Amino acid sequence: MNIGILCYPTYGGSGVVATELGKELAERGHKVHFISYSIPMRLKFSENIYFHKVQMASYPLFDFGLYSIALASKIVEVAKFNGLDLVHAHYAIPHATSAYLAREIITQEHINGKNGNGNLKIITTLHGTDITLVGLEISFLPTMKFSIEKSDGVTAVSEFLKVKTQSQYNIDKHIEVIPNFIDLEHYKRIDNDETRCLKERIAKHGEKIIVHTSNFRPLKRVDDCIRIFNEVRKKIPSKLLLIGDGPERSACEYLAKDLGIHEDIKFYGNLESFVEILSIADLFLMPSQSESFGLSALEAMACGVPVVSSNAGGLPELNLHGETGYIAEMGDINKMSDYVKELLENKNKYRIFSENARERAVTLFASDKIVTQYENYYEKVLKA
Ligand code: GMT
Repeated sequence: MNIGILCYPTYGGSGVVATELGKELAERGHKVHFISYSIPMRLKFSENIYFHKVQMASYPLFDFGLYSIALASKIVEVAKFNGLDLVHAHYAIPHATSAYLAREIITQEHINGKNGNGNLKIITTLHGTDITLVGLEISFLPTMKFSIEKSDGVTAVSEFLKVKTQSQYNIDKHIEVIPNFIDLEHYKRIDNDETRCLKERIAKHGEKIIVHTSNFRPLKRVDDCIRIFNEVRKKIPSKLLLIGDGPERSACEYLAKDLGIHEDIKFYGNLESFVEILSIADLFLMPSQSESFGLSALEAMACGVPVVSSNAGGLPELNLHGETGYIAEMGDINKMSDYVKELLENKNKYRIFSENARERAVTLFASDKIVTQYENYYEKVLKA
């Protein structure tokens, strides 16, 4: 197949999923054309992978960038020159809308006899805040509903997101649930001199290591991680490692200072790969207010790290309470810190949870299985 992938190129779950999917599809022999405003963070070039940069025209009249239009024009160009069979839009805003516009243009050109694929299909994958937060803004809602309804196929990364989309947008269209996936060869616990050395440097006295990674947006509630850690370290010598960056980072650094625990917290900022850190982690925290799937929790689970999370959105579909970790009501810092302490103090239970976490990643979220689900779904949409 000739596949166009639209995604955000920056750190963030939807861009990561889109890039990893494209890489896997290319390895399976499909031609994959990434279309975005810059090269996706995790994209490595190989045979069958192409990148097309969306060029933005500027003009004094345009107070705001017209990315959606520039993207639509680029899709038309890429589709025509490369014979795309389908365009896969990751994160509905504005990708699904630009794809719709491009398909209309290409279909019209085809009718007018200017060749082109008169049957270009659009598949939109809903990731989370495109539905639960931003998409609900009055300035986006009608366009989002329209673009989702006009897609030839729609997938959601969790059952929660599927139901939420159908109810909030009053859509009765079929939505296929295809969960996120993980490369189990890359995400696995590494036990070598390097990681042992790292552990010794970070936890000199054998302290427990708690990890959180996110884009530090308010809905990630990174301050809850700090408050949970504050309770845990009163009883268990431990360190908190925070990976990522975003609008709440400064406030979190101030909070750590105010609580007098900043010496035990490391703010790493954005790291491209942190399997080494997950390999020395004892526990992963995800106290989010909203989370359609929780890809970074899956990355931790694949490394055998149990998760203590909130009950937001699709998290209970990923993290099984009492098996791969624990789940508490969003904002319940006491309960979450009790769960962390319980796990870190009970060696036997910890070992079972750690094995369950890896096992769940292997059985349900292996990239092989999920990429095949996408391939089958593409074929179904192309045949319809
Ligand atoms: O919130 C983020 O981390 C970014 C956001 C995105 O779309 O870039 O993530 C969403 O998509 C991820 C990949 O499907 C999911 O794992 C995240 O749960 C989801 N975030 C939210 O729902 C808040």
